[in-house]
Amino acid sequence: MKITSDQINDLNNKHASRLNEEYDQLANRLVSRNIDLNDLDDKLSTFQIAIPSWALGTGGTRFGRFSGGGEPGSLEEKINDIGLLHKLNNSSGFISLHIPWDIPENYDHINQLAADLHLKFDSVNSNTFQDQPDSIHSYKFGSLDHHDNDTRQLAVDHNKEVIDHGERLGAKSLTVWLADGASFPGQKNFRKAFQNLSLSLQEIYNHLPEDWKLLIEYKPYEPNFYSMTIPDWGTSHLLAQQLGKKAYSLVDLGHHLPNTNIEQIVAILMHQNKLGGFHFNDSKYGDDDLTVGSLKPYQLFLIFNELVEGITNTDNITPAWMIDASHNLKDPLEDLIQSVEAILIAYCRALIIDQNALAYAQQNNDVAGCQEILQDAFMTDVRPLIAKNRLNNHASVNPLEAYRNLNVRETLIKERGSKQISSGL
Ligand code: AOS
Ligand code: ZN
Ligand code: ZN
Repeated sequence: MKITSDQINDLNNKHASRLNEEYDQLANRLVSRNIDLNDLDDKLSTFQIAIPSWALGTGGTRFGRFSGGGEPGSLEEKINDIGLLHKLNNSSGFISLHIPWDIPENYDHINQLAADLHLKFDSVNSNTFQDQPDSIHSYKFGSLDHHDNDTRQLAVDHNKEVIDHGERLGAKSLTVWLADGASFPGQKNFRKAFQNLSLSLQEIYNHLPEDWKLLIEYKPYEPNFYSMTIPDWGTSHLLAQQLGKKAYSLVDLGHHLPNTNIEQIVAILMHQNKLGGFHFNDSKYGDDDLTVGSLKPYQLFLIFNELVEGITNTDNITPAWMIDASHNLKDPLEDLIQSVEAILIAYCRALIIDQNALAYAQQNNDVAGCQEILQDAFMTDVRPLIAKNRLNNHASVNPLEAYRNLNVRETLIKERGSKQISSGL
C-alpha cells in the first residue's frame, strides 16, 4: 500500500481555508509576544521521532493478544508501515530495529527501501532478555551481569554483532535495555552483578565505532520484581560516566516509580551532557506503554520545557527520540499517529514558553508568575501551527483522519490477511 501526495493534497484542500484562519489568529498572537515563527517552523519540520520495528503489530499482555489484522510480517512490511506514517505526518522519519527480530537478509535492498520512503535507521536495539532457539547458554538468570562468564560473553558478543548490523544500515547508536536483575532477596550479589555488568559494557563500548553512541536504559522493576541491575538514572549515569564520552543515559518515561519528577532528571542529565536517548509513552501505574500524552500531557509539557531549555543552553547532544509504546486495543498505526501528535504538541507548547519572562520571574521569586507563564503556553492550542507546518511540508493536515479516509488498515488487511502476527513483544 502506498499513499500518494495527490491523495493527501485532496484531503488537505478541504481543510485549507479554515486552517489558514486559525493559523493567522494564533500567529498574530505569538508574533506580538516575540515568538519567531520561522524558527519554530524549522524546529517542527526537523523534529523526527523513531518508530520501533516492534510497534507495528498488536501488542499484548501476558494474558492474551488480540490482533487487529494486516500486521507486517517481514522487515520490508514494517518499513513500509513506517513509510505510510511518515508520509502522513512528516515526523516519523526514523526506524529503530531490534536484533535478532529484524536482521535484514539483503542490506542493499533494505537500505534502498528505507531511502525510497525517506526513512533513516536510528538506534539499534540488542536483545538479551530472551533466549534464541539455538543458544547454548540461557539468560534466565541474567545476561551482561551474569556470574557465569560464558553466558556473559554470549551477551557481550551479541551486542557487538548488533553494532555490526547497525553499521551496515547507517545507524549511529546502540540502545541497551537489560532485563537483568533478581526477583527474590538473596538471589544476587548486587555488587558482583554491577561489577560484571560494568565489565561487559566496557567490552561493548570498546567495539563502538568512533562516531557511535551507547545508550543505557534503566528500569526500576519488571521483568524482575525485587531488583533490576540498572534500576534508575543514577546507576545508568554512573555507568555512562565510567565508560566515557560515547556513553549516555536513556530515559524511558514509563521507567520511573509513581510521581517521580522526570523533568528534573532530564534537566540534570542534560546539564551533565549525558542524556542520549528518549523513549516516549504514557502510564498510570508502571511501564504501561500507553499512547503518549493520553494521561499526563502536562507532565509531558514540563519535560519538554526542560528538553528545550537543555537543547538551547547546554552542550548536550540532541537525544535520539523514539516511541516505545505497546498497542493492545488500538490499531497500532492509529496509536502511533496519536503519539507523534502528542509529542509535537508538547514540543511546540514548550517552544512558545516566554523564556525571558520566566527567567525574570524566577529571579524575582515570583512563584505565581512562573506558574502563569508555563500554563499560558500549556493552555495554548498549538494545533494550527503543527497542521500548517505539515501542510507546507506536503504532509497531512490531519493524519488520523486521512488514515481513516484512505482506508489504510482495510487495505493492509486485504494485502496481508487478518491472521498474520508481527514479531515483537
Ligand atoms: C522495556 O521495558 C524497555 O522499554 C525497552 O526499551 C523496550 O521496550 C524493549 O527493548 C523492546 O524490546
Ligand atoms: Zn524503552
Ligand atoms: Zn519499557
